[in-house]
Amino acid sequence: MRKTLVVAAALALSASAVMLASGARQATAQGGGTVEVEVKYNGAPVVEKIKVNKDTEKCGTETSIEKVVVGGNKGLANAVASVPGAKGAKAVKGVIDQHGCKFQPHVVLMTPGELEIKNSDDILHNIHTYSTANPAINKAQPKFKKTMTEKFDKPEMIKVTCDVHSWMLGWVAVTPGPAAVTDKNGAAKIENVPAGKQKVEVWHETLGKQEKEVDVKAGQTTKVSFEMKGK
Ligand SMILES: [Cu+2]
Repeated sequence: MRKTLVVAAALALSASAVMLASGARQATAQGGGTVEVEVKYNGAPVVEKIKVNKDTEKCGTETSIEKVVVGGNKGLANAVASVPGAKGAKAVKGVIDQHGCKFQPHVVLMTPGELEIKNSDDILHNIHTYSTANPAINKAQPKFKKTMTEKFDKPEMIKVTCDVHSWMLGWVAVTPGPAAVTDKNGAAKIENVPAGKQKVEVWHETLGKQEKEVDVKAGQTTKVSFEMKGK
């Protein structure tokens, strides 16, 4: 009788231990922290205005190449903030659209895997990537080909142009960890960052790269600021 009780108690104990352990595991998987990144740039914006004389019914007669976009309060737009060393990032499929003869968004984020390339312009475009870690692509995308899919398996910042419209410029940021792109005020929010010391990296297409270490706490927001320097 006593023996049965002991066994039952031991069983109950081990069951609760298992429950505790799985609860803890769940907390680590979902209970990362948030990193709010602010990126400033003290220099002048670089936005080239271009006259267009091709496919003007879709592209307009004037466009711009946005190399350095600086918004309110010196915030730097289109910078990629990421935590490259963080394990277990949620898979993000990249989607880029050629719309109004521009790549939209200017910087698209994805984890290694597939990029969906859309053509919503009803004219011929061309996808030309400049990559080294991934195979380079140079493919026409005729107007009837509304979507194409390409694979980028290696982390890399990939420049994308269109050989039909010389001004078209975009970037595909293939990042292994969680990431976000700064908005017009230079702000980006990286979610689901595992707790602990993490390296936050900021990259901008013309201003280069910087990194800082932050201490991420589960369920909390950590703030970090960067100031990019002109070249
Ligand atoms: Cu084009």
